Amino acid sequence: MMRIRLAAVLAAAALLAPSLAWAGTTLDSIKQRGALRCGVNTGLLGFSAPDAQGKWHGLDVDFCRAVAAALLGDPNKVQFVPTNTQNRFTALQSGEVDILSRNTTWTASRDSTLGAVFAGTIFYDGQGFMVKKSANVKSATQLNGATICVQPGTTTELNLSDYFRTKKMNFRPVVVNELQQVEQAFFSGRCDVFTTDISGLAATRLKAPNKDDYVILPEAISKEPLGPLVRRGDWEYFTIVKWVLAGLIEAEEYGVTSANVDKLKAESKDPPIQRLVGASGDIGKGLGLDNDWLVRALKAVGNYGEMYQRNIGPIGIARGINAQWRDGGLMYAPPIR
Ligand SMILES: N[C@@H](CCC(=O)N[C@@H](CS)C(=O)NCC(=O)O)C(=O)O
Repeated sequence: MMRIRLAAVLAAAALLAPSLAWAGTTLDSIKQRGALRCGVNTGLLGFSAPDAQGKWHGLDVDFCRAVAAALLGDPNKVQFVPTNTQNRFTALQSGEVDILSRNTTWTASRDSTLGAVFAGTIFYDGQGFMVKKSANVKSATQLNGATICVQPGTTTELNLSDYFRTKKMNFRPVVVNELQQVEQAFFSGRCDVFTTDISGLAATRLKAPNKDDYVILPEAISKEPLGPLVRRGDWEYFTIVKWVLAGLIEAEEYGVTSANVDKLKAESKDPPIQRLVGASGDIGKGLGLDNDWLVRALKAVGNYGEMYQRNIGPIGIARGINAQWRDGGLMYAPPIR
């Protein structure tokens, strides 16, 4: 009897101990502050850009709102902090932001040497090239000798030199720190080519004096899985961020939307849907939240498909590889169960 009781106590301690060990300070400081500090872009249409009233819009912005809704019960409890390509990782490391949700590519070195860890992929992208239509260039293989605008501290810069070296071509880099200034440099003809993630090219093209004067070349020269990252060590917080992303993606798979989530919570007999909306199981509690965590996120920003349609739709990028896995895309969330 004694032995059984001891075993039970030890088992309970083993269950508790890891959760204490995994708890970081980020979660507490977010709760104390009553706001999530979210590092975003300085202004990239579709992902994170402020409107004339200073209200932020975009896929990356909405993701932070979803995390705030799940964690703090209110999607508006987010402070958006603009970051550029150079200062983004320092902003996360120094604690200025709790999450970087800003068209940032998940790579091995970033995931292992920055004191940060990626929570998943919110948008699968690739690096491309944009040129003036009048240059009559049809392929990236014709870019030998070109002057190319690029931002520092990016995967873009690295892929660019890899690509030209492999193709035995030369280029002259024009390295510009701020996105607005690169765009200016490109539109004013200081460089022949602008290179970045293809989504970024599409967003920039919309800002051109005449967008039809510019074309995006057909090549994608790299993989750019863009996703949110947080500091290492705060594993409970990391787990929440990771599962909010998975939950938004899985909600689309099962047709749970901002409009029908309440009705489905009350009526659905479908086990995966019941778990998503917290009508069965204790997924939210396991995350240290309540079982409405995902309902709040979905009501605030909709499922991944709704987020995509609202934010990426207007910049004219089809779902493509960002479609659900059942539709031939790469969006495949681990199951909420
Ligand atoms: N995904 C690439 C590139 C991301 C990137 O930062 N691109 C530029 C061009 S779209 C940007 O966001 N610039 C905004 C800024 O620096 O303010 C990376 O993570 O290195």
